[in-house]
Parts: sequence; structure tokens; C-alpha cells
Amino acid sequence: MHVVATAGHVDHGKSTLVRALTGMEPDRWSEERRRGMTIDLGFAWTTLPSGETVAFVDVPGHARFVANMLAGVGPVPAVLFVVAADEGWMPQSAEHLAALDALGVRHGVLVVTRSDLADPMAARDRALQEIRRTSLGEVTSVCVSAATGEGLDALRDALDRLVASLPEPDHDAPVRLWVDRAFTVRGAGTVVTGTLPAGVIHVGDELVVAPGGRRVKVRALESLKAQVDTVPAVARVAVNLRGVHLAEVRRGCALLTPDAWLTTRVVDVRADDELPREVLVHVGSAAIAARVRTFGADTARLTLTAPLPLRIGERLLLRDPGSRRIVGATALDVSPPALVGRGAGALRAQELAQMTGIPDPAGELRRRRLVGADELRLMGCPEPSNAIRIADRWLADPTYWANLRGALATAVAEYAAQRPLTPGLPLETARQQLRLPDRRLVEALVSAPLTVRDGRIVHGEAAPQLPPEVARAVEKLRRDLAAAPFSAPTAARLAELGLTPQHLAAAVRAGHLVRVADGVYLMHEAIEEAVRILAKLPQPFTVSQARQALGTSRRVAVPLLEFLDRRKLTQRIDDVHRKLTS
Ligand SMILES: Nc1nc2c(ncn2[C@@H]2O[C@H](COP(=O)(O)OP(=O)(O)O)[C@@H](O)[C@H]2O)c(=O)[nH]1
Ligand SMILES: [Mg+2]
Repeated sequence: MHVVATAGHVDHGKSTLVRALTGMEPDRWSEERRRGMTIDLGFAWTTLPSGETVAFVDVPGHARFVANMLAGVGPVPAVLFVVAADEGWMPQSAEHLAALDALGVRHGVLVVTRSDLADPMAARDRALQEIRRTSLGEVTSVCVSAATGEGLDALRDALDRLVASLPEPDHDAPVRLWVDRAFTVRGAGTVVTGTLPAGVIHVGDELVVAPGGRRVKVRALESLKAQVDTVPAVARVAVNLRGVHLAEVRRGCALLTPDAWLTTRVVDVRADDELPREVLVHVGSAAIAARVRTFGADTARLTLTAPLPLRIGERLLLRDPGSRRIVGATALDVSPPALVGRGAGALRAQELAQMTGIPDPAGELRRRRLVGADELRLMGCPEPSNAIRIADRWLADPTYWANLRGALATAVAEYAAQRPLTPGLPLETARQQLRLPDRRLVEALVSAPLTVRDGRIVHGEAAPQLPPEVARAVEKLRRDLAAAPFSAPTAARLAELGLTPQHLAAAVRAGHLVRVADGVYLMHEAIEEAVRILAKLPQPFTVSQARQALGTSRRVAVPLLEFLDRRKLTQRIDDVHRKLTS
């Protein structure tokens, strides 16, 4: 199936033409019939001489309903541009053409209607001259009269040539169905309709409603009023949804393949022309208000009042609701950096000046330094070949990664100098210092001569592996110590756990325990904690005061204080008194 939208000034015969071609009534509302005017979108279809099916989205031509017109044209790749022979080029002819140009529509046919009422040549020539200057370029023109039927066969042939020239839709692409109508059907529930430009929808598929993110299931599908199991793009489709109320879906929403789209509130663009400070952003069937911050000659940041599912390179139509002026724009970055500090805007302007809307994988990685692999994919950007992949989740720029490695080595050395007692820089501390979002990134940065031992980054050999039953026993010991840090395990407890002096020596080498004295083992954290507690005592202090403050026995307190003496953290003053050094 192919889908073609109408365009053109009000009363130039768009709906009459669709009626003549299809034998169907595209104007649906009773108010439309009473007023003889298209207000909202109409839908009809026919079979062309070649056997191809073409569906029409018939749009209103009246100036007041341009938003409805844009919702219909937005997702459609081809247009039937209508000008009346007797009226010629009119304001909404120009407005609709500007819209098609802004959206970058490249395929169309010009139809000069009402040719029974006036010589169509002047209207045709003027229209071709206008159209030539836009993304549509050179188009075929056909003069017709719906009143006499003159030219309709020629138009059918022209439509056949048009649809044959349309690019093949990408059926592997993720689904993004912009909703143009939503209603309830008795017994079936919520139904939405739209033009599917790419991908395939199947009954049973799970989709996500944007905005909001609600998961819905495709209960049934209709295309051109026929029940089907599968709808491949391009197509008009009605989707019966399970799991959503009518209040949650409306024109401007989109149904998305899960985990395939990035929804964004901020997008950096290149605009075809100067922009006002506030615009309506039209994309697909959506129309969202946005604030504009201009950067360079033609680049700007749009801050949207609601999120949109967008990709790099997408065409956006920006409309000034006051002046009705339409400006086309290309999305350069759909996940741009926050701008903080002086000069951030100027720097961003320079970056955007280099961007084209065609994703540049290496450039994206260099600018972002570190990015979620998924995020890049969802932006429509392939994975950069030079990326360093970490934990199957992150991509890092090679230069940035090398710098981080250097920064980590420095951080480990500084930590060791400041805290000679502690065996190494904790991974979490390193993560915070390097401002990394994930501890696995720090682990990936550690390389010889650094190694991770017990959650800390240390210089030296990889930790010796303890036999599993010893590791389990040591783990039990550490659990005891976590609950009571200064209650070094008794000989009885060690025997009960089956830990021999050799096992304990291995556990010390692996960094799990500290040997304070023969038979007295604590965790590293307890040593630091002891210094903190002793610092709160009046200086100098006695062994007895220290023992009480630590809440432990002389069996532990005496060797612990001697251990601290040897490490020059405490200093003996006389037989009974010590003080903390520094
Ligand atoms: N004489 C004549 N009148 C036409 C022709 N096409 C449309 N009309 C009339 O023009 C008016 C507007 O047509 P309509 O299809 O509603 O225009 P739209 O606003 O572009 O959809 C109606 O009164 C039609 O009957 C034509 O080819 N010849
Ligand atoms: Mg109409």
C-alpha cells in the first residue's frame, strides 16, 4: 500500500478529487458535511491501474485548521498538491507548500482542479514555478475536472508513476506510529489510527505509548477496514489496543517499538531560516510548544514542553503561532549536553556548526567521551568502530579512557600517601573522584600494576585465591567482625571455623584481614575506626581508657595499641600513657 496526502488552498477541490478517485467519502463529520468544508483529516483509498493500492489522507485547506493539516501530512512521504484553475495560487497554497518543504517531502503530483471553470495553464505554471523551489522539485502536473471526469485517468496514471518512484520502506526499522485519531469501539476498547511509515506491526506485539511510556498490546489490526494479522509499512492502520484507556492516547501520541526510541525534551537543530523565541514543533502528528535558544548563524536549542521520540537527522517543522511563519529544521542532536557556565553556548555553537544531521559515530563519542551504548543506538547513531566497550553497557572515547587511566593511577597514589594504613583506594571513592556513573567503569580502568583486592584498588599482584572452604570460613569471620569490629576472634572460634595459622596468613596476604599480633586478627576498617575513636579521648590516654573507648578486652587493646605504635599512629609517652601522633 502507498499513502498520499492532499494539500492546497481551501475549496480548491481536494476532497472532491479524492471522492472522484476513490468513490469514497473522505469528509467524515456531520459538521464538515453541513459546512461543506474539511475540518479534520479524511481517509479513503482506491486501486490504481497497476493494481497498487493507494490511500489518501485528505487534509483541510482552511487557514484555521493548519495544525490538523500538519498532523495528516507529517508522517506521509508523498503529496497530491491541488490548485484550482479558476483561483490559482492562494495563501494556503503557499502555506501548505512551505510546510511540505519544511518537512522535506520529495514526492508529489500537481493537480490543477476545476479545469472546466477556467483555463488551467496559468495556475499550473505558477504552481510549478513555486513547487520547483522546494524539496518537491520538478513534479508531474495533471489538469482535471471532477465535474466532467476530464483528466482523471491521466491522474491515475500519474499516481501510478508516483507510487512506483517512492523509496522502499524499511521493514526492519522500529515502529513509530503517530496517532492521528483515537476512539473507542464498543466491545473492542481503544482504537488508534495512523500512517505507518516504516517497520511492521503484528497482532500480539507489545508497544509503548509516548509520551508516558505505558506498555500496550496490539489486540487486533485493521488496514483499509479489513482485519489483518500483520501490517507492513507503508500503510494506513487502525490498532486496537489492550491496556490503555482512551484518555491516555490522542493525536500527537506515538506507538513505539519498546526500547528502540529515545524520547527527549531538548533537541539541537539546524534551522532553514531565522527562528522566533517560541515555536510550535510539528513532527509526525504531534505539535509541541518549545522555547528557542539560538546559537550560531543557523543553529538553535529547542526546549520542548513535552517529550518527543526523535532521532538525529529528523526533519522538524517549526511554526510561529503568531505570524504563521513556517521554518524547517534538521535535528542535529537529540540528547544534547546541558549548558553550564560561561562560554558553554559558544562552545556548543562551534560543535553544532560541524554537525550535519547524518550521525557521526566517532564524533558523537569524542564529544560525549562516555555514553551508554543503547543511548547512541536510540539516537540513530551506529556504534563507533574506535569505541572502548565496557561491561556491555558503556562506550568510551579512547583518548578520554587513556586520560582516565592516568587520573586513576594518580588518585591511587595520593590516597596511599594520605592514608598509609588503609590498603588501597575503595572502588566507590575512585568512582566519585573520577565522576563516573558506574563502578564497573572503575574496575575496567584498573590494570597492572594496579589490581582490585577486596573492593579496593592496590598496587601489586592480584589477590591470591583462597580455597573455597577457607574463603567461606574467612567470610564468616569477617561477618563476626563487621558486627563487633574490635572483638578479635578467639582461638576457640578460629578452631571452630577450621582456620589454621597458614589459612589466616593467606587471608592476610589476600587483604581480607589484618594481623595485629600473633592470634589477633581484625579488619582494615577496624584500624581506621580505632584511630578515629582514640582521637576523641583526652590526650594522652591510658590503655584502660583506650580499652573502654573501643569496647574491647586487654587481649585485643594491648596488641592493637602496640600495632599502632609500630605504624607511628600512636606514640608512647611513659609506661601508662600514649597519645595520637599529629
Ligand atoms: N466545477 C467544478 N467544481 C469543483 C471541481 N472540484 C471541486 N469543485 C467544487 O469546489 C468546491 C470545493 O471543493 P472541495 O473538494 O470541498 O475543496 P477542498 O476544500 O479543497 O476539499 C465544491 O463546491 C466542489 O463541488 C471541479 O473539478 N469542477
Ligand atoms: Mg476538503
